[in-house]
Amino acid sequence: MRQQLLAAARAVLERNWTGSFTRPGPHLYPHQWSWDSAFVAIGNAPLNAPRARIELRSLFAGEWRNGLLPHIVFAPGMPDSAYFPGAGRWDTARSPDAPRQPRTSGIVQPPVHATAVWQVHDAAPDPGFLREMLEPLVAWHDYLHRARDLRGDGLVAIHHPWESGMDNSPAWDAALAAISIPPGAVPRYPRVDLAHAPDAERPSVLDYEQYLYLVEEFKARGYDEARIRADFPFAMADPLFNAVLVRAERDLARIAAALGEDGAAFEERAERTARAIEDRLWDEEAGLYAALDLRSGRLGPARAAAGLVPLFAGVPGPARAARLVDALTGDGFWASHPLATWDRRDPAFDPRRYWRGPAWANVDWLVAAGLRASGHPDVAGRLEGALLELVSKAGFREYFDPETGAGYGSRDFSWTAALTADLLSGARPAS
Ligand code: 2M8
Repeated sequence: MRQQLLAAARAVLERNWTGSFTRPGPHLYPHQWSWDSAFVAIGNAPLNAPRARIELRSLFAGEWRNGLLPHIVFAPGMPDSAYFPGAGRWDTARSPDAPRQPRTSGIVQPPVHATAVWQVHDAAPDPGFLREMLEPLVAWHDYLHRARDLRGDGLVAIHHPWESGMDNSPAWDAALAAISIPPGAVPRYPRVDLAHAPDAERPSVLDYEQYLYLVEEFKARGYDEARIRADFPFAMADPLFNAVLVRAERDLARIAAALGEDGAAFEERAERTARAIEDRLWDEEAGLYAALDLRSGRLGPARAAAGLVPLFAGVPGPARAARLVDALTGDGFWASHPLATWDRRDPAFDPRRYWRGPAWANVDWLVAAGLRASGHPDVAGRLEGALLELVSKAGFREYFDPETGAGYGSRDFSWTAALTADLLSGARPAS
């Protein structure tokens, strides 16, 4: 069974391979996405390391001069109508930092990349590749600390729900509701996504209106770091994004050390961000981390599975880790199939609508790796086993109903296949 599942996962990665990157899904997502590529590289590391290196190189070809690593690198030659918003709508030529080619979006996604680079090296050592990636990775992390650490305490902000990777999570509802959209501020647009997935499985009309309004706000500021820092209407410190950064800084320190360079500065930054997660994002009553609204100063509802991800970076001590284990094994997240991405007991939970409740393989994978690293290998093993069972029944779907196990969204989804392959090949992120 395991061999068959591994062969099927490899076949999905093969079908979505374009020659220079792996599409997240065959129809819905025709371009290169940032954290998707990092997960795919992790899955490919033991299977096809040369391909994993090409994937990461292709993504970093879109890096901006100021170190911003864009969330989408648009596939050359693909018509703008293939995905919305395409390169034309982003109009990143407004920034002197954006590359002219390849064309890109102007926002970021969770920084899983140093971890992916380290894992590719770990599976198939190649100091030349590490050397090549060091500078672009340092520039990327420097950008996050310089442009996104709004209070100078080590926590970095996202300025768009798409930057979280968990687009329509209820975690963003209150902050988005506080933004008023002036009439006519959002030029008309097509919902290309609805040609490929049912309405009930995708973000709502209002969500898209808000997403596209924020894109206009970036453009109005010319994608300028200082102007965005000063008054961007949406600024959230998300536990998943920050925890992934902590882990990435530590992996960057490992990369530096392997090249005979001093990585102490990266370790220090990791410590600072980890401390800020502990001090600012922990909700003692819920026993879970939550997102902090940096504009209002309010800690949001501790109801997201993203609040479990600090385990991935070894952020919590044993007492908090034990509370996270209680939270994740309880009714809120672990239904018939793990893990609901939003607490099932909360009225905002929707088992079908994208990031408002369904189970996603990358969240399960991050949490399982975190459980292993924090001394809970049994729970990690159960979680990984449950994910493999889900995928073997429902296929490599984009996301899953945590109650019925039904698969939703794109079929043949790359990161579901890649992370399944990672679990089956027995490779584990070095903690
Ligand atoms: C989803 O996001 C894009 C926008 O970036 C979309 O809805 O069109 C999210 O699930 C995100 O996490 C993911 O990286 C992307 C591609 O798989 O799709």
